[in-house]
Amino acid sequence: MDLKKIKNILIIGPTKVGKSALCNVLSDTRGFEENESTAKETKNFQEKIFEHDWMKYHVVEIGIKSIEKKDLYNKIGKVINFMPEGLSQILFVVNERIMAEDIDTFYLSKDFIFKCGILDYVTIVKIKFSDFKSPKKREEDYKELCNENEKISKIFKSCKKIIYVNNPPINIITENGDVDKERVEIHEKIRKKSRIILLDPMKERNKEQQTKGLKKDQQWFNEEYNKEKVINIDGKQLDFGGSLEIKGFSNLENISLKKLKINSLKISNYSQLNIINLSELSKLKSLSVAKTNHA
Ligand SMILES: Nc1nc2c(ncn2[C@@H]2O[C@H](COP(=O)(O)OP(=O)(O)OP(=O)(O)O)[C@@H](O)[C@H]2O)c(=O)[nH]1
Ligand SMILES: [Mg+2]
Repeated sequence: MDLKKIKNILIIGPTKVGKSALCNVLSDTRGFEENESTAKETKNFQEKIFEHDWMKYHVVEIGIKSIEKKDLYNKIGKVINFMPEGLSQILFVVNERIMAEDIDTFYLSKDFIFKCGILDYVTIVKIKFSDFKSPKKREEDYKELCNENEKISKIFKSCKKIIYVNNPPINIITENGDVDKERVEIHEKIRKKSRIILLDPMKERNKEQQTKGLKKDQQWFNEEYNKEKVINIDGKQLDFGGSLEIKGFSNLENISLKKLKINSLKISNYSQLNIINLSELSKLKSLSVAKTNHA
């Protein structure tokens, strides 16, 4: 079993819209090459794995230089082939001007990915939105976009969520060729805020999925270990969605659990168990050990 499933995130959007900047914000790096308008566009793809709040993410930017169907399908197909864990989410990037071409790109990628049967989650990220912290401005913008044209309105309504952020450039050079430290610092702060806005909903979604997966994880644990004499888990990457129950493991003599992210642990109905070793269970709030059944 894959203990810490990686969350694959695809970043799709028109050329030069701001995909690399978004990837840098998400992964908190400068690893994705951000292009000025005169520079050449990103070919194929760029990627990065990063961790945030106990989760592991793999963010991939797909460079789309034309809206030619085959090109787009090939690229998305290739990327997906490298993701045995499946795709967790697509972020479709738009800026202040949504063109007919963008709409086509959106529909092409969405249709293709839906047909592959691997995803039900597309989020639109509207970047370069300096008022991103104002709910009123976001709402106004949303209404305006929906009223602008029927196709755009359909896209916006078909997506589960629209996220507004601003990821201003951090490679700013003054007229004398020096780095404009003051502006870079301000922009970095804005990017940090954007990062939270982007990652928080993912965290929520991960939690939802974990709750759903909780039963499965407990079941996996039971199947994997219920005949064992010795259980030794050092698993900061294991997640049982908060609680673990070890019940009726009749062969168990020695158990050692280290670095598990559980807040509740129940051990019961054992007959041989005489060594229990718990260490670095920093989230543990409730522990109960009973040779017979719990009340
Ligand atoms: N102010 C502002 N500038 C941005 C934002 N996002 C991107 N930019 C700038 O827009 C330019 C293009 O951004 P990129 O991230 O390189 O765009 P891209 O979509 O990756 O471009 P290609 O890979 O070439 O298709 C860069 O100069 C970025 O710094 C944003 O949210 N706000
Ligand atoms: Mg790019």
